[in-house]
Amino acid sequence: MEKLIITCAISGAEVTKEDNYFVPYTIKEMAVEAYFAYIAGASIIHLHVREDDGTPTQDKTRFEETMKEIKKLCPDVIIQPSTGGAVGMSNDERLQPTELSPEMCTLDCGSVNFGGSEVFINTEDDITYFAKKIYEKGILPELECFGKMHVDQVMRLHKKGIIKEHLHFGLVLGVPGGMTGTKRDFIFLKDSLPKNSTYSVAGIGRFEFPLAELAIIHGGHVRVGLEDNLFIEKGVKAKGNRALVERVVELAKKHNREIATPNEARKILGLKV
Ligand code: KMH
Ligand code: ZN
Repeated sequence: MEKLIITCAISGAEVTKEDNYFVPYTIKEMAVEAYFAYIAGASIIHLHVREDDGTPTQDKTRFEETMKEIKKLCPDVIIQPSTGGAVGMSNDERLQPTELSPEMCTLDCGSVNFGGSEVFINTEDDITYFAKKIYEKGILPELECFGKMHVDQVMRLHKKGIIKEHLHFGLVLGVPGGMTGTKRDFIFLKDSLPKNSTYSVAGIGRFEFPLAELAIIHGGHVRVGLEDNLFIEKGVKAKGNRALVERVVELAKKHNREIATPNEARKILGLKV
């Protein structure tokens, strides 16, 4: 089986230090969390940035400075900035990190309720606009899908030539308002993906580790991190992203799946080494 790519979503835009003290805000905290995730086995860092007080921002300069600090500590890691940002941001605001031409970024492939009154909006026109900007810069998008209808949306846009190969999906399961993270839903979703595509699974909250284990068993890849889950076990907060990545490495060992280095991840994803 292909080696396992571990992505670590170190911060996100929604969780706070009140939720878990180790959620990074400052550039230094981001770099340190990325480094510990990397030495534990993560080859991709999924990156949101914040102001020092924790306010989410998509500011290009903030991304540039944060990426520079991360690269100082882990020069070969793949950095995957978010173009999702935070609910309510404009498209051009969200797209700012693409101007830095990172190797990867996210491309959110449909709208989803985000609990309460929040809707994360990604219309077909939005996705088309994002895709054009992303491919223009030669960036590989991770196609974030919160349910089966988003996979269908990707395939319609792929048929029109708007979304291009290599298709690397990010299956985000367990968002309140999205598809659940049960085994049944995971199997259905991964079996719906086209041949020659790759996928990484992000289970939100309690779905994080059960889905990680299923992805390991079924040849998929895994995303973990404080953006998605704050706990190392029921009622016990994780002491940083490193602990979450280490748990995935343990699960991979249990199933004899080797961990990909960043360059091995690049080969799997068709990125330049
Ligand atoms: N923070 C969410 C609104 C992504 O990174 O592309 C969007 C998100 C998805 O986290
Ligand atoms: Zn994100």
